[in-house]
Amino acid sequence: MVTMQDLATKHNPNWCPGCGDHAILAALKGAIVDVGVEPHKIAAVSGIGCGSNLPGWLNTYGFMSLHGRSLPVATGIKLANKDLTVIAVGGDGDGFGIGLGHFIHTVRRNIDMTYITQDNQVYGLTTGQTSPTSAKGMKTKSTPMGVLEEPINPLELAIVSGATYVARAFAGDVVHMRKLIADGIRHKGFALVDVFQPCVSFNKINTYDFFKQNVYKLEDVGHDPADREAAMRKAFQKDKLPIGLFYKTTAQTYEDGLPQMAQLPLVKHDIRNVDISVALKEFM
Ligand SMILES: Cc1ncc(C[n+]2csc(CCOP(=O)(O)OP(=O)(O)O)c2C)c(N)n1
Ligand SMILES: [Mg+2]
Repeated sequence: MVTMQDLATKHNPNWCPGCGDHAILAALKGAIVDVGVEPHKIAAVSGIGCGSNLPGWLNTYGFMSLHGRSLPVATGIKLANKDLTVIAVGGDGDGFGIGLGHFIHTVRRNIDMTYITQDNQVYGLTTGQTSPTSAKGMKTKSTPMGVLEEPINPLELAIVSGATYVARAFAGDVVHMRKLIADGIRHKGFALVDVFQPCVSFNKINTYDFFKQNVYKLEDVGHDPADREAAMRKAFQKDKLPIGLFYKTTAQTYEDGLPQMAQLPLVKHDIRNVDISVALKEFM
């Protein structure tokens, strides 16, 4: 049995007091306990940003990659060892700015992993510039007269790109988030859990109070997560902000389409007696 203590490291997170990332870490640990995956069978991968420091405080395998590169690294890990439970995390800048191309391609490949986005609508680590999910008109350090562009909506993008599990959580409701992450880990395929994660230092607009006044749970209004069009309509909603499971379906994962991994993960193949002379002759 896995406990919360098993997942703790010797060090405490250095996120600001009140940062939504504390809640995300707690929900993720709780989800791992609920699913019962042993720590040595998990790889947590991140990019760069405040939220991306998370693997440092989770006692599993961890890899902090480059800004925007969590998903290709996570993909490589999953393809090398498909027996691992792979969890990618990162901020809105990381995933939907510099890493946006990777996001769409990882979604459409349906690699079996869970991607938790710490969506605080700003670049937190670099002290509060606008991010791709900042609302139009929002004034930040880098947009003193207000953001001119429409924001990216990660849920819409995920659904049209072919995602098989699309959810949104709020860092002010850890129990709800924990269930969405646990179900994302159980889901076979790519699972997105986009989390409204208030940045208490640099975003004075999307605060805990703002979200408390604007979010509602999809399960309270009878939403059917099997209905892709209904999921899209809910993702489009702007006057109020739905949280919960938007969409879920089943589809073949990328790795299950690879015959060379059908019997054993690549890392477990015995390559000591492989004769590569044929390939060398053909390609060299
Ligand atoms: C290639 C590259 N470009 C820019 C940066 C600088 N940088 C570090 S973190 C970051 C943005 C962080 O914002 P986000 O991903 O939303 O994470 P948060 O800090 O808000 O959790 C930027 C632009 C970098 N480290 N590497
Ligand atoms: Mg951010």
